[in-house]
Amino acid sequence: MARHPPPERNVVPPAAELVVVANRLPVDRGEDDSSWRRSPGGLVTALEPVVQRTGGAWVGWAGQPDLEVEPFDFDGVHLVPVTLSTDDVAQYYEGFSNDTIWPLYHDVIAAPTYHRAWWDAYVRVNRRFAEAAAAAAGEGATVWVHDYQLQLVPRMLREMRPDLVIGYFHHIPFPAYGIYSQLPWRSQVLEGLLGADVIGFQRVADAGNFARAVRRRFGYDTRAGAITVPTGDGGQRTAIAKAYPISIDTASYEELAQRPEIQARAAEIRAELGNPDTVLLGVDRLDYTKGIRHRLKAVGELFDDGRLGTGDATLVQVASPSRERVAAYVQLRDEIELAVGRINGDHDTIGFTAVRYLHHSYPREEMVALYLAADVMLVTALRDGMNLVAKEYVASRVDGRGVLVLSEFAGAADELTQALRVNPHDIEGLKDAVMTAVSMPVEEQRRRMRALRRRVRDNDVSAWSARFLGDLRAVRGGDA
Ligand code: GDG
Repeated sequence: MARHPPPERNVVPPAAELVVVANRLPVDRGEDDSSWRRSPGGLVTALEPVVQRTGGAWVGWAGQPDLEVEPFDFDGVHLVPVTLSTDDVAQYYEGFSNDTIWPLYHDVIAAPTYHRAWWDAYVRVNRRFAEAAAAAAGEGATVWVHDYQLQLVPRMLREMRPDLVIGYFHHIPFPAYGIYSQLPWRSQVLEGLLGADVIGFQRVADAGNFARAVRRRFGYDTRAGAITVPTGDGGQRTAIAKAYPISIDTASYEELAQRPEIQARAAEIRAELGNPDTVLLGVDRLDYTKGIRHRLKAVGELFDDGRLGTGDATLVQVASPSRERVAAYVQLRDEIELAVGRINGDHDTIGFTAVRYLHHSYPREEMVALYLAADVMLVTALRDGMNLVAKEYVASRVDGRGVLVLSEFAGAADELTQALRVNPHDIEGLKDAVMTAVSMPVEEQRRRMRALRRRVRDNDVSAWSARFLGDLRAVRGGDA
C-alpha cells in the first residue's frame, strides 16, 4: 500500500457536490501512526473514483477513539473525520450498532441487547455525522449515506438541509416485520431512513420488508417501492425503496488471479497442505451470521462417516478477527475453536490435517491465491446482506474451474444461480452438496463457472454505484 505525505490542511471547507457518509473513512493510520493509508475494501474502490471526479467529500470515523483530526485532503478526496469518544465507541458502535441492530437485522441468530443508553448514544453520534455532512455539502449537493450505523442520518440531514438530494444504502438484511417490530425504537429508525430520496437494499426481499414495515407502522402508500411520505406541511414527497445488489471490483480480482506469482502461490498452498485431492475453503469475518459452525459440523461428519478421508480432503478456514470486544463474538470464537480441535483430534495424522484454521487477516494477493487453490468454496451464511466472498471466488477463477456452494440466505444467491444452493441449517443437505461439489465433473464446473463469471462481470461494483447514483440524479430531475 502506498505511503502518503502528511495531509494538506484545508482552511476553507469546500462545498462538495457529492458527499459520502459512512461509519469509517476510506483511510487508516499507518503502523507508525503518523501517516494515513488508503484502506482496502470494495466500497472504497467503488466510490473513491466518483468522489474524486466530482471533487467530493467523505465523512467518517478514523477508527481510533478520541482521535481529533481536522478535515484534510487525501488522493483528491476531502476527508471529514468525525470524532468518537471511548464511550461513543462502546455505546454507539459496539453497543447499538453491533449488539442491537446487527443481531436483530440478521434474524436474531444471536439475541439482540436493548439498552436505552446505547440508543441515546446512537442518536447523538448520528447527529454528529449529519452535522458534518451538512457542513461539507454544497448547495443542492448529493449525499450518499451508508449502512446500519447511520440510519437516522437521512432524516436529520433533510431537516438541516432541505436542498440536498439524499441516498442511503443498507449493506445488511432488512428483517421481516415480525422481527423488526421488537426494536423499541422501530418508528424512529423508519423515520430516519425515510428521510432519504432513495433507500437502497441488497435484495428485493429486503426492500419489500422495509416497505411493509413502513406500511404497518405508518400506513403510508408503498406501491412498487415508491413510498409516499407526508412532509408535515400538508404536502408529500416520494421515497424510493429498491434493490441494488452490491458487487466487487471484478477486474482487479481477475488481474490478480492472472499473475504468475499468485498462481505459483496457489500451487504452493496446495503443496503445503500435502497435495490433497480436494481443498475446501471458507473465508469469513469471524461472525455468527456466517454459518461457520454449521460448515464445521457438516465437514466434521463427512470425515466421521468416511465420505471424506484425511489426506484426500482438507478444509481451510480463514476466520478473520472481528468485533472482539462484543461478548457474542468471544463466545463464538471459543465454540469454533473447540469444534476445530475436536475434528482435528479425531482425524489428523502426523502428515495431514482435516481442518486448517487460520484466525488471521491476509493481504488480498494471498486471498486470491487461496481462492485459486480451492476446489470447493463454502459460503454457508445463516443470513448475509450480500456476501462478497462468493463473488470474489467466482471472479478469481480465471481458469474456469472450482465449485461454489452457496447459502440461499446470502443475498448473492439471488444472482449466483449457477452455484450449488444450500440451506445451511439442513446438515444432511449441506453434506450432500459438499459431496456433489467434491465429485463434480470438470465440464459441469466449467459450465456453471462460465455463467457465474458472466454475472460478476456484468454487475461489478462500478455498475452498482452508477445505478444507485443514476437513480439519485433522476430524483433531482424529477423523473424517479
Ligand atoms: C457486509 C455485509 C455485504 C475477509 N477476510 C479477509 C478479507 N476479507 C474480506 C473479503 C470481503 C470482505 O472482507 C467481507 O465481505 P462480506 O460481504 O463477505 O461480509 P461483511 O464483512 O459481513 O460485509 C455483507 C457487505 O457488507 C457489502 O455490502 O456483502 O453481506 O455483511 O471482501 O474478501 N480480506 C483480506 N484479508 C482477510 O483476511 N484482504
